Amino acid sequence: TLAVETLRVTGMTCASCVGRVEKALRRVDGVADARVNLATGTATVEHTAVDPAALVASVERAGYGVAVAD
Ligand code: 9UX
Repeated sequence: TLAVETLRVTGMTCASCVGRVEKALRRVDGVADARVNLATGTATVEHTAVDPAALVASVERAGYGVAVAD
């Protein structure tokens, strides 16, 4: 069973931002899938065992602001 982590992402202004953030999150060990909603600034990450700090670091490296939402 996959767990879900929700992140708040700031600094996204176009559809390509969404793709960049999803790609960054999907590269993190343990992540099965990641979906980003531009309108709400929310990233939903399906994962097995994952380090939340690694999710945050990956999005920051991609150039966006991010915080764990739940
Ligand atoms: Mo769109 Mo986002 O031109 O960093 S990719 S603003």
